[in-house]
Amino acid sequence: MSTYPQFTQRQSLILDGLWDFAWNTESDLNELDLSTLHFDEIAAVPGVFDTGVNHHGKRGIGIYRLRVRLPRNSQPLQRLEIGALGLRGRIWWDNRELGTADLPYSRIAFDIPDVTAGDHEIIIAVDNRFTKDSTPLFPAYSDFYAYGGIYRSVSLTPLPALRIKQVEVRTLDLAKGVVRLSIHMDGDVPASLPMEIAFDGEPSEQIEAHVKDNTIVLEHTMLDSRPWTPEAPHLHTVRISMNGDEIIQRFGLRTIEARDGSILLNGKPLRLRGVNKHESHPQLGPVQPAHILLDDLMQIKDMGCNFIRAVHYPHAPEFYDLCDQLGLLVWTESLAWGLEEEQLLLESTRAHVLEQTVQMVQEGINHPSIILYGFLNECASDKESSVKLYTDLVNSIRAVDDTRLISYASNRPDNDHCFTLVDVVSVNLYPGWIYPMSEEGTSSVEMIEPCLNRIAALGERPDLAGKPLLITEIGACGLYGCHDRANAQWSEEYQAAFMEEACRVALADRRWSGVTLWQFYDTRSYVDYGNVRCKPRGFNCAGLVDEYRRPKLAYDVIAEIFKMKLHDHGSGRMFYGR
Ligand code: ADA
Repeated sequence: MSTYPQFTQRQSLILDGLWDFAWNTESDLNELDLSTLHFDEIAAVPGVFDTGVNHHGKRGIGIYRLRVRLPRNSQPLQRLEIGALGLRGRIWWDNRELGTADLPYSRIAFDIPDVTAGDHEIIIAVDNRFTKDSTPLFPAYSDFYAYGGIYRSVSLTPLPALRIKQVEVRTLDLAKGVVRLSIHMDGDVPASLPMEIAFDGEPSEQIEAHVKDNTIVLEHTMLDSRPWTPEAPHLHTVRISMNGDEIIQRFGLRTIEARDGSILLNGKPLRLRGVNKHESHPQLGPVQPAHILLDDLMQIKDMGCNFIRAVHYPHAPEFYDLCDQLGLLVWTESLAWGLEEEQLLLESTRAHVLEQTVQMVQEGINHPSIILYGFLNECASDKESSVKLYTDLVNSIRAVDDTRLISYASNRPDNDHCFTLVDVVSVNLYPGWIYPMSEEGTSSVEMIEPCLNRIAALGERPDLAGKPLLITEIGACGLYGCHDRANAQWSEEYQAAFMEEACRVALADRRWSGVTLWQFYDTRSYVDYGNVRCKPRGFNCAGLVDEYRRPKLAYDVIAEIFKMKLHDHGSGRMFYGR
């Protein structure tokens, strides 16, 4: 569960724990008949059914059932919220279907009216089978395992008749600490209403707020206007109370912009030193207990990183909360991996990616850690026919939040048609490892510098002038425990040498705003589709640590580079030194 926002007057029932479970492989999800099911198993929520003994690696429908009893005087309007599930689902309350969940890794909420005290039954059916139309963003060949189950917490929350939906806090003037609050209301919203506002635990102020289009807009100058930075991630809170509802929202004061080829945080250029991070664990799949999440982020900080690209879907809310607290800068992105032209043109792809991206942006709005919004990883950005979707995504993001930077990771920089649409030009590069392949007599490590130099020339294109360049992926695999004195590919030595050279070259060249290594830990991948020969053990083994977070050789090598100070001796090149 996320730390913020807190709705202090709403007593949520957290429904996590052990649910009844039934398994079905015969039915189509849309035709599932609840009356024929036998709930003869038990399943954990959150949890995935395809890492456990009964259905390991299986595809089908897992049906979860829970009975809840609501006390007398409970509110008639209740919100059932599922943090995320995958790949898709149908949800019932007392045998009445509430709706479907079509976006893996996104929050789903249903407001249920006229709920009475007493016994109720919740059923969540989750299908992890791939179908082109229903799971267009998650094809079977995606290089991360498509787990089946309920990935995040489930809760039931009573809603007041007049309620706060969300508070957006935007920095208007960083130096003076001026913020704008947009308080979005829901339910029986009057034209004006009395409310109380308090910042950072200061005494509260009473106001009569005027509501326009269900929103109240206010400006405020903070007493303490310390900005949020990775070095000093200073956070503030605002508490807004009204009759029947109260929200406490956390936020940070900071600005982010792209100018003259640099990414500027609070007006100062950033050099991003980062890793790509999935949500994955051999037993838990995408479920992220706070313990694992915190340990992961502490390890990432220990390596000297200031940046995480959260791939390839929206991550759990706790992740962004923690990054706010720990001072880690974040690229958040919606689901899609390597979709080619034909898939991008499907109406279902378009609808799903737009919906998930907009939801991700709305939910990310108060996190100072989020500096970049991304989408469509390594998709067909080299096709003229894709320009419309990329344009629509950029416009939809800007309509909700025009204060962050927008980008996407391209693996076709030589012929990309969409770079002009976004704020930051981002590229995934695997010289000699995936693409471009090494030429005869050249090792992959030797290919890194010429490849990065060639791609950095993108910055000289007049139509891309002033746009920062970012390496969103670079790396190579190393099998944990595999050693070779000749640095054979797949050995830890090879991987360490590759990653060291990539960081050395990227950080020494000011044309790059940063480098994001692929990837933080080894992650379960497809096991029987596509090119399985590059997925030993069914894993993507490019992690700096393995799937149990045990450091490989590259870990210390990178930590040393990432922790070094970079000096500019006026030459435009950067040099390492302590
Ligand atoms: C791509 C992709 C990553 C991963 C990587 C690899 O760049 O974006 O998700 O699959 O390749 O290791 O092959």
